Amino acid sequence: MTDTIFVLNGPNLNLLGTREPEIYGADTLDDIAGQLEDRAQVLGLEIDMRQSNHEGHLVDWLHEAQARGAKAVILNAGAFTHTSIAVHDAIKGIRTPVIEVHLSNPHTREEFRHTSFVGRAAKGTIAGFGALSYTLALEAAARF
Ligand code: CA2
Repeated sequence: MTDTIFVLNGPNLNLLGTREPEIYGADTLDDIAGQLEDRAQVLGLEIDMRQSNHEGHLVDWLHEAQARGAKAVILNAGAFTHTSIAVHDAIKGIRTPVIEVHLSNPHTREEFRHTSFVGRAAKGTIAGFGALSYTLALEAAARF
């Protein structure tokens, strides 16, 4: 059976490619999904990519990743990264390894982005490489 990687995206990431390209790049979330699909095919993996603006969906999907036996989760929790104890607890509550990703590097931005509740629970973090952050996370997940 082919291993599946869940790729979960949080609030406002559906707007990618429409505004602030200097921060987040010009790629849309669909473009990133295509890049991941291409790389996943080479690596012999399946991608299950989702986006929601609702915190509880991310919590439910983290639980689902474990229930379905996903190999890993790549998680860009958007602004919930900096606020959500519920997402932190969901990551802690599953055994599936979670890789935190960000397009931008939050540490070079506003002070309120310097805390990551996701990063405190995740196996590791890749940030600051634009859309490539996702592909780098997939490369790491493939080696688990
Ligand atoms: O750099 C990242 O990937 C972030 O997770 C993106 C979040 C931000 O709150 C985090 O601090 C860092 C924001 C995603 C919003 O994306 C937009 C894209 C285009 C237009 C408006 C928002």
